[in-house]
Amino acid sequence: MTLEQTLTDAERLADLDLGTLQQLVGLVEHDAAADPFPVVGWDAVVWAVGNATQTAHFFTSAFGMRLVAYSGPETGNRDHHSFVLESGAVRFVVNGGVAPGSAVIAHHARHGDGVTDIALEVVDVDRCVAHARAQGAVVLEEPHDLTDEHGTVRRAAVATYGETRHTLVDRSGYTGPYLPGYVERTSSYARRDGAPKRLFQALDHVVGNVELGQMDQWVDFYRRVMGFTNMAEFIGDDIATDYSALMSKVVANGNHRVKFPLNEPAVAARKSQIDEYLEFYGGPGAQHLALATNDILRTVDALRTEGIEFLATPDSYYEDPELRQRIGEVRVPIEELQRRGILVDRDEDGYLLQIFTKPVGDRPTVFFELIERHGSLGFGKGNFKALFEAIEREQEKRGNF
Ligand code: TYF
Ligand code: FE
Repeated sequence: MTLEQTLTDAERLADLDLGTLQQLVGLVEHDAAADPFPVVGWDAVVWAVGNATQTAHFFTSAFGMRLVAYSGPETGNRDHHSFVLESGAVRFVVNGGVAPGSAVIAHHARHGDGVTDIALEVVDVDRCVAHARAQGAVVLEEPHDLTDEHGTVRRAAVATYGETRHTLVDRSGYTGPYLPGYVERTSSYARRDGAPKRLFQALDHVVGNVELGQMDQWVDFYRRVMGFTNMAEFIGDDIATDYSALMSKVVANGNHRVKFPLNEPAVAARKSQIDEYLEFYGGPGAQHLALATNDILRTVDALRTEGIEFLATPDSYYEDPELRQRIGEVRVPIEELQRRGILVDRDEDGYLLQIFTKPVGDRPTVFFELIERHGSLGFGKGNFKALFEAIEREQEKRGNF
């Protein structure tokens, strides 16, 4: 296998190689030489939350992430707290306002806990920004250097849906724990004996919810601006009104390291789950983050022990003889999946196991998916019906229909 692109900084630090990543997130062969906007991979997912001190603790204690860096009043940042957490190659940056006038506080007031920035590692920040601008992207931050004793990081930022941004990062000249201005920091939280350490290894995809009628514009944005291409999986209006009340298309970079499904609400008899998101988030934003694991049973058991709640899958899903026919042999008995509510889907390339948490904040907005891929490059198309019914049961409990 000659996967053309190199590893991101975070992947290297996590001791992941391209073969392991290919299994985890479904990479495909791609020659990046002709890419107009060559993306190496994910750099970080940046959150604005109401209480970063406690959210960082939650990601450490419940999600098994490791605190690696910090910036805040003690380090000269009087505006907000910022905690950098890692699990494998997944890097979260959790920001919470300190100064009453902080933009983080204003963001949180508008949106609740949410993702402000899906940062991408790129080879050449200036070239990417020039291409993005030529394609009509809004440049929020011009390319600039950040420097400290560990070296230099070059960054810029472009706008995407809602108030979300993509910071573009070249950290090839940098050896510090995250960015200039951050100090190395570990958590004093001591895991219980026997608690598993790394519950997920990589980020598989980040889904965006956009307004009615805007999905195709955003698909086109990623095509023009980043040179992404459409993946086969989509939810069209043929099935939208039957059970999902949403439409969805997926774009990905050349080797599929970065995948962005984009949802818009469909007009249906009931209020779409996407409308519920848009109403409570206050506009478009990141809906779910799919975390790749190579042992979803262990991950789900560990997360449940820590109090994470998952969507329930009815027994009828597993008892359907058509399911057993459709999925064939998988690595664990179906009873093990049923006990945990894990969904399974198979396509021409292989199969995948997946499960979804309930929203993790106070608003019915952002949630997580855990995914274990075995060859499948899809998103669980065969599970959409069962999944959307489960989401809608929760929506009904909240009274939003
Ligand atoms: O990312 C995906 O496409 C799957 C399915 O609102 C999905 O995880 C799609 C839309 C949605 C929730 C899950
Ligand atoms: Fe997903």
